[in-house]
Amino acid sequence: MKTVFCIDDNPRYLLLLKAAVRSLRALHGDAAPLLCVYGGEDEAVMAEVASERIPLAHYRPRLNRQTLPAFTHPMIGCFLRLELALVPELADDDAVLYCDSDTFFLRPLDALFTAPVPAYLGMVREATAPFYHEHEKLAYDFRERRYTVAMPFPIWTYSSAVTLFNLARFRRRDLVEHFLAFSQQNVQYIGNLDQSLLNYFFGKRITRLDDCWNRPPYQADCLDTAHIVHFHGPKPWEISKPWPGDELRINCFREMRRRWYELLSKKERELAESWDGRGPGAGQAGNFFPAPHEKTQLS
Ligand SMILES: [Mn+2]
Repeated sequence: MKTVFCIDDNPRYLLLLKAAVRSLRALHGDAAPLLCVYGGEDEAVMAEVASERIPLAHYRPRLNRQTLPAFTHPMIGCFLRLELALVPELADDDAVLYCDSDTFFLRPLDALFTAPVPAYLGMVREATAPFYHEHEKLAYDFRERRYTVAMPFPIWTYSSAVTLFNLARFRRRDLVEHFLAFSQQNVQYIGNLDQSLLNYFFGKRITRLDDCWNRPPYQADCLDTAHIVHFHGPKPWEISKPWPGDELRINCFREMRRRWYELLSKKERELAESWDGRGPGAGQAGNFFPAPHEKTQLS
C-alpha cells in the first residue's frame, strides 16, 4: 500500500515531508511505495521533491481558492487529502495510507498494511470528549437533488492526520463526488476544516484505528507505543514561543523533536531552527485554528 503525503507551497511542509519520507525508508526500505500530492505551481518545490526521489503527483484540486471561502485560504492545503480518490496517479490504488507531513515513522507499518481495509476510512480518535454540534443536520445539493446528513451525535473527533482511505469505496456510486459537494457547501458550518468534513460526513462509518498509528509526542506513552508520531500542536522547531491553550511540549516532545532533527542534514537543521519563534507565517504548517464548536484544534 502506498503512503501518501500532501503538500502546498509552504517550505515548512517540504522539510517535514523529507523527514517523514526518510523515516519511512529507514523502516521499509528505499523502495517503499509512496506518493507526494502537490497542489501548488512552484517548479522549485517540484524540483526539491524530485531531488529527494519522491514520486510526485501534480494535482489541481477542485476544492481551491476559487471554490472555497476566503477564511479557508491560509490552510487550503489541508483539503487536498479529501480528493485522493480523484488523483490520476492513484487510479490503480484501492487503498492508501494518507499521512500529514508533520508525522514520522518510529516503528513499522506492516500491521496496518496487512489488516482488512476499512469499509470507508480508518482514523485514530483524538483524546477529546465527544460533543454536540449546533447543527443537527447538514444538507447539500448534488445533481439537482438535495441530500441531508445527520450529525453523528455524540460526535467523537477522529484525527485526519493519519487516514487509511478505501479509495475503491470512495469511487463507487460517486461517493467522492457526494462528499466534495457536501464539503464545498458546508465548509462554513464546520469547526476544523478537512477533519470536521470527514468526521461529519462519514460519522459512524469511520473505522477506529489503534492509537499507535497516530500518537502525539505530548502523550506519555508515545515513545513506547507509537508507530506513527504526529506533531499535533507544536512542530519540532517550536520551542520558545508560548503555545496557545494547553502546554503541549511535555512528556515525549523533547525526545521526538530530537529524533526528528536526526533525520535532517546540518543545513536543514539550521533552517528548521531559524523558524522557531518566528510566528506562524502565511500558510503555516503549525496551524492553530480556533473552532467555534470544538475545543482547541491543532492540525
Ligand atoms: Mn498535522
